[in-house]
Amino acid sequence: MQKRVAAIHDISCFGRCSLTVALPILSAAGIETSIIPTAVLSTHTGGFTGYTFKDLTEDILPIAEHWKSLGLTFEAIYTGYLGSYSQLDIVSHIFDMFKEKDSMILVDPVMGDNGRLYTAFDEDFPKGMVKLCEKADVIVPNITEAALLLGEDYREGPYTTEYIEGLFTRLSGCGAKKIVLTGVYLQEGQMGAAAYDCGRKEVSYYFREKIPGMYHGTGDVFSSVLLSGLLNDQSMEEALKLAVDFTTGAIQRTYDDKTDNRYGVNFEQGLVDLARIGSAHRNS
Ligand code: PXL
Repeated sequence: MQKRVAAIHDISCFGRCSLTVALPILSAAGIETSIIPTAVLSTHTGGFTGYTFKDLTEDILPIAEHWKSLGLTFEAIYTGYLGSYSQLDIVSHIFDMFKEKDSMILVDPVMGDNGRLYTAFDEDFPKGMVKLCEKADVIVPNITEAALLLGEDYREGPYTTEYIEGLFTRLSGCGAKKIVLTGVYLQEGQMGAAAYDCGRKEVSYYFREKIPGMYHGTGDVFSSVLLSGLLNDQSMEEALKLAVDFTTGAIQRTYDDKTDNRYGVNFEQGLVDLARIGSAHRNS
């Protein structure tokens, strides 16, 4: 049976992030993707000024209730950028409405990067995000978001395994079953991610060579590919590698093209390979 995901993120009309990334990636990986847009913005908020912002808080629950009345079920619920504090409670309620024994809740606690909270959020937002993470099977914070969830100061890399594994231990107190940290590097010139199974207390790392520069939307690309891998029956280690390799490929093409880094990354030209890998795994 084909798997179905409910993806709850904003639509940034320009700038390749959130739903304009999640939908094509999950679809290419062979997964049916239903969406609940949390807000519509003319662009994302990272580096652009003057963007429009249409809040869709009032539409979120009615969409979910309609789906429920149709008897729809989902193998995964995947959340990313949420438009306001009150959306956290609504999304938490949607988890309760659709959670099944075998379904997966993946929360990407999108809140900030490079040590800073995104401009659209106030200081209380991370506390609300902690509560949403409690209900997740998998959370995918970057190092900034991990520090915000824990109420700790942000630290610059390179990181030590002691620091990364300390973050995992402290984050496991949030209640999620698995944690994937992005933006992890143990030495200069390296970039990757680390995964932690809170039950087994097992850590795995995967790195590639760092490509110079800063790129928007890479967290959304990473989480969407990670979820694709997990839903296509990959192990966490395989999905971690798939997501790091796919994201690195997208960054490399963007770097080669010298594209404005606010425009997001060229993930589109990696989709054919992603579709092939997904199909091979499902049929194995
Ligand atoms: O990629 C994360 C993201 C998603 N949605 C919006 C954003 C950002 C990051 O800046 O502004 C609206």
